Amino acid sequence: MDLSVYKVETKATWCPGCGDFAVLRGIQTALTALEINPKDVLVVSGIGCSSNLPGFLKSYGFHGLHGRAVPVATGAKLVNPDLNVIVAGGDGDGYGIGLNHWVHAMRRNFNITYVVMNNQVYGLTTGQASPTTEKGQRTKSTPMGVIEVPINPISMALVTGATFVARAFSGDADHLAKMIELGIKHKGFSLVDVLSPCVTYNKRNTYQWFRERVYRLQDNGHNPKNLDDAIKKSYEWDAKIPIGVFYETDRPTYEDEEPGLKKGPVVSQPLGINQELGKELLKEFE
Ligand SMILES: Cc1ncc(C[n+]2csc(CCOP(=O)(O)OP(=O)(O)O)c2C)c(N)n1
Ligand code: SF4
Repeated sequence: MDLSVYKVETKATWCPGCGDFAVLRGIQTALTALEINPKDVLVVSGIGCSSNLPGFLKSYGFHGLHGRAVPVATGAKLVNPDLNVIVAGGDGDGYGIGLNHWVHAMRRNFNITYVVMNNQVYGLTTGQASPTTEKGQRTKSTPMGVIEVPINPISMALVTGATFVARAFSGDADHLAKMIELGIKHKGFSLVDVLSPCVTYNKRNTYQWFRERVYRLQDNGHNPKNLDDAIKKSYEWDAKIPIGVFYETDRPTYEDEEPGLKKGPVVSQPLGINQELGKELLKEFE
């Protein structure tokens, strides 16, 4: 399958050099490598520069409310489990306003892929501190420096029950596409946290800053089946920053266990109550 099947005429409106271009390309590359037809893909987003992504990709898309992409995606997946559902958004959208939804989706293990363009600021609203901005960093909303410690999305995903946890970097495009491909292939909730520099508002966590620090976990013999090792690695930050698959495991998905889906996807089940179901329900009152 050729990459062009996922291209639209609309030009991405991101600033030249924004890390999100590589993520868009990575999603297109992963979907074509997996030979997935655009009609079988839904990309859901919230609000933010990164959340504009569904508009730049030829597939079904849903650009929803700030922080509410994950519940929309899980709803879509529940009624149509055959759909490949990807959530695309930013750290502010997902790890800030949408954090609660993200946590519950991980423990429930919906078979969706969450690609977070983590630029460690709120880009669209011109550079306020986000939940992943580093302590001490001066931003528009923290002119004296951030006084809070940032959240660690990789550790959070690991302890909350995500069954596939990976990190990628927009400056390593092939590896990024591979991480997204593995995430989509994985059955269960997959998080791909992408270090995706905001060239306009984050002058600290730049491409150069990451290039001096990132290394590939899999080149260092990391075993992604070992949760303890994954948690240990998730705390590595600053001097050395690991990218790659931290952890992958097998656990039944929410869709696998949902009684309402035993007879197949809701979208292909008959509407209303038929005679058979009616009788079944009445039996409860006998
Ligand atoms: C409920 C609500 N709160 C705040 C906003 C304003 N807002 C829009 S985008 C955004 C930040 C997006 O940041 P992030 O998710 O990190 O994405 P980025 O723009 O960096 O890609 C904010 C605060 C909003 N639209 N709705
Ligand atoms: S403001 Fe930052 S995140 Fe938004 S498009 Fe520009 S570089 Fe990208």
